[in-house]
Amino acid sequence: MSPSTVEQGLQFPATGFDVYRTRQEFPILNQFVRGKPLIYLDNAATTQKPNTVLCGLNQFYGCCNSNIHRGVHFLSELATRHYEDARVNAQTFLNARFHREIIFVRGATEGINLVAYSYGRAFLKEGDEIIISAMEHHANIVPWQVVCEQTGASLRVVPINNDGEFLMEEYEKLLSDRTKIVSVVHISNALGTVNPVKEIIRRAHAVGAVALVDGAQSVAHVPVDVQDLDCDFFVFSGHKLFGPTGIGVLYGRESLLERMPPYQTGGDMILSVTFEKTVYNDLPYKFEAGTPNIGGTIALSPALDFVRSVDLRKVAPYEDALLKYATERLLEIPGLRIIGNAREKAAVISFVMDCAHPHDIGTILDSEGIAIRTGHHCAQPVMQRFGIPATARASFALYNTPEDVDALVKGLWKVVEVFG
Ligand code: C6P
Repeated sequence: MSPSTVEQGLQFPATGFDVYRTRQEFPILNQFVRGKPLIYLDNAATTQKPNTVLCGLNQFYGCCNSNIHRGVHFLSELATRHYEDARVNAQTFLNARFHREIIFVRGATEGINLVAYSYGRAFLKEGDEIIISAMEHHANIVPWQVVCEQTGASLRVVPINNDGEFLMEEYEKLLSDRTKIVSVVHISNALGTVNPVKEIIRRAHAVGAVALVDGAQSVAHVPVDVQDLDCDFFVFSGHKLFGPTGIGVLYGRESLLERMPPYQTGGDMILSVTFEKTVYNDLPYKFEAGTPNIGGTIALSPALDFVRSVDLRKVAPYEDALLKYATERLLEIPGLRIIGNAREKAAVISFVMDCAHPHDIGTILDSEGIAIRTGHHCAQPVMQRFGIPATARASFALYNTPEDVDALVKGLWKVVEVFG
């Protein structure tokens, strides 16, 4: 049997953040799965949606569904206004200088691909170097590999230490006047490491490189200010920020976006087309070819409003306490090892157990109504770095409670009972 929290004498500190009130905004969390109350700990894969986002989607399709930028009729004008309001909202959210620096994309993956193929193919040549880190998601590896094959540039990788931390001194050694692009993850999805991106960007700029930050895992946990970071590109996915799937944001510095060729071509990204010549549209439309995810974009706005209303600065101490509590409690389990112990860490815990493969851990937990992710988390080089095929990963959001952690620990004791 699992010893209870009280028996262990662990206290969960008061942080002033009302998690139980916040949970009420998320109807999905009130359901039972496999006959047990749902404990959702797969937030790094995707987050759940508050009522305002569900209403936003419903209202768009129920009241103002129409194509944008094209129609002269009422609904089209309404949809266009809401769509462009979402852009201004995203600009405010990231503190970008101009709304035309906000490009709507499908998600972080498409944002990185856009930069790799548009900027990379236009400006990289043989002998140039792109620097990434050893803790990147495949979305921040593969596009650069393809661009290297196409341009003759080469990829350099900053190693990480045994705690899963970015090695700044190794990065410094790799930087040179050959470095043209530095692309790093803000928070690692596989390890939880929070990278010192501001300093990484400063050093990239010192050698004349541009810097991209993969913010897929950071936007729901830390406030992001692209002007303060001074990044050239920043990407995130709406669905990891309590918004819909299929919509994300690429922030790009205006002076760079102006110089970059279109990524995709077709309707809406042009000013004029003849068979002899096409004139591209202005920013941001130059990068938004075809009918976009209008409903998803409009429903991203209430997600941004939600995050603003809870104030991530106030949520941070709570998530830190949850991470500390979960780490201490998980380490009670015999044979459990946490992969990723960075000093700066977000509420993501990757772990392995001596007695069971991660997939078996996931299956037992699922039978208890607990959702975690198992596998390589689209970060195979991280698994190779630690000499393991996979991990089990519990990733927390601002609606997770200490009771969720207790349920996870209880489920892990069941894994020990079955496989130990
Ligand atoms: N990580 C996870 O379970 P998309 O799929 O485009 O929304 O996000 C891609 C992506 C890029 N960078 C990082 C750091 C990520 O974590 C992800 C998505 C999910 O960890 C799905 S593999």
